[in-house]
This record gives sequence, structure tokens and C-alpha cells, in this order.
Amino acid sequence: MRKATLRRSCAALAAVTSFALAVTACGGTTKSDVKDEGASAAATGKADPNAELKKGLTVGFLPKQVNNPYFTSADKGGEAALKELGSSYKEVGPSSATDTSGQVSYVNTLTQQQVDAMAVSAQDPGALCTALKQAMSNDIKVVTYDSDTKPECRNAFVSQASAEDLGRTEVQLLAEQIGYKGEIAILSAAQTATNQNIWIDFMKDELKDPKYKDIKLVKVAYGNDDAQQSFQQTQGLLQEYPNLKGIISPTTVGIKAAAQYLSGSKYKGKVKLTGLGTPNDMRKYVKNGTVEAFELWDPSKLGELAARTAVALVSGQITGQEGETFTAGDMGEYTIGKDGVISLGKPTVFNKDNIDDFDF
Ligand code: RAM
Repeated sequence: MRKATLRRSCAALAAVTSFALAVTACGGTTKSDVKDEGASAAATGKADPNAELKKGLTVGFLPKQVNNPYFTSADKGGEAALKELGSSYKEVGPSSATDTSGQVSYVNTLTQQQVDAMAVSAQDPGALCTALKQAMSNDIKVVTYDSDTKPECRNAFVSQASAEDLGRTEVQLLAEQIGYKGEIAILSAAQTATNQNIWIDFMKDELKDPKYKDIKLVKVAYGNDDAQQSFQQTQGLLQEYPNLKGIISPTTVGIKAAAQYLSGSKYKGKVKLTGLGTPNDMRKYVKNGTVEAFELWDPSKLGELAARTAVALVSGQITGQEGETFTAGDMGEYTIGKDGVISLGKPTVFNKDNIDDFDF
């Protein structure tokens, strides 16, 4: 009750004074307020797995990019879970995947609005840190999902799958398709994207295995999760490397644009393409022979797990420490791993035999 009153006066303070001042003033009072009441496990830093899940919370989703169908699907999963849990959802975010300062402003807006938690897919590992730390010092739980920041700048990271598995399996998929021989390229998202960069590091490491000795990675290109730029980058790769045998695109926007380009060119079926795409985007390219196999997880499940993690954190069931467990509704039990990482599970490989079984 006291906290609710305090939040309202904080909002009023933020409206009339400079934001930083309001956040600092309100932050200090809010924290000591919680301590006074000797209240929640979360506040004392100790998880209580039996704590009741709180209702009436507000969780803000801040994806890398709002008009990207992958995030629309992920955030809808978050919205549905919050509704079921009796809490509210809101989504804010930039329309470009290379607008890190825009993302910082959105973090600050959510902090100013005193949401209970935020779920953020970071465009850049470091750029959001100061703003996210300020949110946490204002008693807001911070979950990253899809693309992480530094561990000290959030409470937990909900990861789509093991980064290592994703990086290595994409190389394995392509290598098989090109008969372990020839030049390959990577078409990534933004140059700063935490998730893509980790996957690419594992791809490079996988390529060190002697079984790939006849494969040469000639270039990493960046399409910035923009359809047009990704299309042009694919075209550019083939102009620059006419002997290119394959492309890995670890982004749903990139792989779709690359498939579109290849499908309408003389390279269709000859230059192989794999990576991370949604079955709905890629179905027609699998059916017309442009793409053999690619992979992904279910984005709506990722969003759902991010929402359930946020509510479990606010409720004090977990604090983000390694070894803590919680039940994510029908999704079952999850255990927090090293550095506060919670992994959704294994990705699915899609090809012509199973693609019609999926609708996302
Ligand atoms: C794009 C984004 C997102 C990534 C997927 C695979 O939609 O870059 O961060 O996880 O692709």
C-alpha cells in the first residue's frame, strides 16, 4: 500500500522535476520502504520458492525492434502469459535494430513509469547498462530475453537455446549441404547485436575443426535486421564472391531477405542458405527448392518464459542466482544456470518434411 502511494508521488515528482533527480529520490525511498516492512524475499536477496506469484503487476517489453514479426510473436507470448497471471503488459521499442540510444530512452521511460519489471532484448551488450542499473536500483526487475546485456546489468537472461549449440549447428547444417567444400559467408543482423555476435564466434570456432578444412569463411556482412539492406547485402556478397557456395544468416529478417534474393536469381538451389528463420517466412523457399534446412525456437515460448521469469522475480520466488528453480506455468520447471541464464531448450530444425507442422 505504502509502495503504491509512493509510486504515485514519484510519478508526480518525475513529471515536475528533472527525471534523473526524481528517479534517484524515489529509488532510495522505495528501497528503504521495502526494507522497513522486512518484506519480500527478493528485497532481502534470498529466494523463496514458495512465495505466492504477485498479481496486478506491470511488465514492459522492450524488443530490439517493434516491427519485426519475430518480436511480435515473442511479445505476444509474453502478453498472453501476463494476462493469465493477472498482470498487465506493455510494449515499447524502436523500429530500427540499430537505434541503441532509442533503446536507452525506452528503458528510462519504463523506469519513469515505475513498471514492476521489464523484459529487454538488447541491441548492444553495453549501451543499456547504466539505464538498466538505474531501473534495478529503483526496485524494477530486469530480464533480458533473446539478446543479452552484461550479467551485472540485469537480474536474469532468458536465452532461446545454448548459444554454442546454435552457432555450431548452423555450420554443421551448411557444411553438409555444400559437401564440406567451398567459400561461405555470414549475413548477420546489426554489428553490435549480442546474440548474433556470440553465435558467430561459435561458428568460427566450429570451422576450426579439421573436417571443415576445405571451407573458407570469406565475409561477415550486416543487414541490420532491415529487409532491404539484407537483400542488398546478399546481392553484394554474390557479386564480390562469385564462387560462393553457401550463406548462413542467423537472423529471421536476414534469412528471409537472402532467400528472396536467391530464389529470384540464377543462384537458386546452387548457393545454399541456412540460419535462423520462422517456418511461416521460409515455407515458400523450402517448397521452391531455395532452402533445404534451417532452425529456430518458438519465439512466443521465449516471450512467455521471459514474462513468467519477470513475475517470479518480482514475487521473490527467484532472485536470479544460479541453482534457483521455479515453475513457469505449463512450460514446467526451469533452473537458473551460470550468470543468471535460463535456457528455453533445444531449437527445432525445419525442412520440407516437417515445416507444415509449424505455424509461427
Ligand atoms: C531476428 C533478431 C533476433 C534473433 C532472430 C533469430 O529477428 O535479430 O534478435 O534472435 O532474428
